[in-house]
Parts: sequence; C-alpha cells; structure tokens
Amino acid sequence: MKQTLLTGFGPFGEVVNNPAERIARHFELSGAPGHILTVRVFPVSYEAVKSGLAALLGTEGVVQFDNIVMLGVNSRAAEWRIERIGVNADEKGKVDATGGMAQNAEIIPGASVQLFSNLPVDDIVRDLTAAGIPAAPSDSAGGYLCNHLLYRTLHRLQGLPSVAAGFIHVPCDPETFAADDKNKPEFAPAFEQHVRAIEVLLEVLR
Ligand code: PCA
Repeated sequence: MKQTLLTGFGPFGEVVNNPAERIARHFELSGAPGHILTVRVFPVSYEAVKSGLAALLGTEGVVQFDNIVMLGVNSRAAEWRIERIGVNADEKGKVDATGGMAQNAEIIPGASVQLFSNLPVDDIVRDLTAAGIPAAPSDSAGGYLCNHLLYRTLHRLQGLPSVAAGFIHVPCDPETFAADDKNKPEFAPAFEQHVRAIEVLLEVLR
C-alpha cells in the first residue's frame, strides 16, 4: 500500500465551488485501491498553504508519504493538465481568497528558479487519454496559489526522490461557477469524469 497525500483547494474569486475540493472529499470517503489516503483541502491563502504544508510535511527530514498529488482548478483548461514545473515566483499584486498578498516576488528567496515534478507525467497522460479523458502535460502552473503550493512542496522534497509529487490542474465542472455567472466556460465535464480521471491517476501511482 502506498501512503498518498491528496490535496484540493477551496473557493476563490468566481470559483464558488472548487471541483478540486469536491474531488479530494470524494476520495476521502471512497478511498482508493492500493493507497492509504491522507486528504487535505487548503484555503486559497498564501499563509494557510505555508503553515498547512509545514504541518503536513514538517520543515526538514524524511516525509511519510510515497505520493503527493495536488489538485486545483483551471477554469480555462479544456483538459486535465499534468504540471511538470513549479516556478519560484508569485504573480505580483495578486490577492488571495482571504485578502492576503504574496510576501515576495520569489516564493522562497534565493531558491532555484524552477523545480520539476517527479510524477510519471507521460504515463499519466497516456492512461488518461486511453480512458477517454483529455489530458496534456503542462509547463506552467500559473502564478497563483496552485504554483505556490507546487513550488513549496517540490522545494521541501528536494533530496527526497522517493516521494513522487506533482500537481494536476483540472477543468471546471457544472457546479464550479454560480448559475448566473456570465463567464462560465463551455468545457465543464460532469463531476463523474473528474472522479474517473483521479482514479486513473491513482492507478498509475499504485
Ligand atoms: N486554482 C488556483 C488556485 C486554487 C485553484 O484551485 C490556481 O490555479 O492557482
């Protein structure tokens, strides 16, 4: 059995009901074959991500997890994006869901400009595609909390190559936006497809 940390994010901006949160909660209840799951949902907050991650992983030494799978929504995505890279930069002036702002342009001052996920990205994309789920590798997790969490996690895991860690940006689903939101994206697959996608992914990581 693999010790697997699965994370999601709460609401932010026009995302009133984040599918990443609901996916994480779904697996918290259902579990997943071959995995002992630990599930956490982070508020979309720089401070909460920093302190929550430190509480989960500690600040040094070994980490108890074999896999760390982090989820967030990218409502403009028309596929499941398996992120390859975390960059050491927050988008300037971007306010989080609690009114907090990134403290520095660099997430961890003086650390590497970018760090690479060691998830088997190509295998995941292949198996998702084979399951009829549109998927692609991505080289940019953006400049907001998703990249922030990915970079902080990869930085913490430096020197611990046995922990497979990475981030998946999922598209929105019909619940993501308020019913009267004029900017609702067209590509909004049913929640069941999100569940199936993460089942396939967790199967690769067994
Ligand atoms: N998506 C945002 C933050 C939380 C989420 O689900 C992002 O892409 O950074």
